[in-house]
Amino acid sequence: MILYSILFILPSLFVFAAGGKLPEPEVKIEVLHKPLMCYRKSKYGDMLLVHYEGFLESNGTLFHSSHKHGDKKPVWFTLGIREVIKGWDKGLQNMCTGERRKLTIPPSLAYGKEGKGQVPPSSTLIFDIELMDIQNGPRSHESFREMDLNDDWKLSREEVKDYLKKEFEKHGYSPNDTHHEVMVDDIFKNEDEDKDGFISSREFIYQHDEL
Ligand SMILES: *[C@@H]1O[C@H](CO)[C@@H](O)[C@H](O)[C@H]1NC(C)=O
Ligand SMILES: *[C@@H]1O[C@H](CO)[C@@H](O)[C@H](O)[C@H]1NC(C)=O
Ligand SMILES: [Ca+2]
Ligand SMILES: [Ca+2]
Repeated sequence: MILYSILFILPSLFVFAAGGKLPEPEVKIEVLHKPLMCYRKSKYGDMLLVHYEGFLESNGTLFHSSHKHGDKKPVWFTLGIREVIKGWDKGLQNMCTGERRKLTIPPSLAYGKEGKGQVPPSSTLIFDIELMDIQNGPRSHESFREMDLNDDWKLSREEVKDYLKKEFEKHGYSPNDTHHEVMVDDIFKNEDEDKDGFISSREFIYQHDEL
């Protein structure tokens, strides 16, 4: 169930109202450090490992630091699926491992009118973020290719079921055909947007919305 939720439930939580949108405010991106060698650049669907510090723009208060708070470790998240604030999804694309950026993020791309925790309502935030590592995410092109057994650039029910079985086994659960069948139904209900019976790479990688 864990894998199932990571892969398929997250995106379905983010349903965007179509049309009639005001232009969105932008994230201001400043590159503080760029490594000489750039082996790979971050893209939507990648998992990123970052160290970061977040400040309130209003008075410079540090509200969170991955260096100082919690377990003092950098954190992993998946880029482009709204796992993090919109400002991060927008501001951390095309970034090299080892690169450091300063992001200035308006409230509408952060915690909005409500605020959250130590972030007061309607706060513009400043982040100092260092990208430590990039891995293929569950929504990556590479994962898609791995699931697409017959290389036709779309996932059939059988391919998805096959993948679920393998993942269950990998994580020490015994496969259960009835259960997988139910999961596949659910997955296709959410992911197969055009209802053609296949999950296309576009449907899978999930780049619709404002990006
Ligand atoms: C900065 O602003 C926050 C939120 O308004 C407030 O809680 C905090 O006390 C302020 N810090 C300083 C040093 O003024
Ligand atoms: C298989 O899954 C179905 C549906 O989720 C469940 O009712 C059944 O008990 C499971 N069987 C086994 C052997 O775990
Ligand atoms: Ca296929
Ligand atoms: Ca489809």
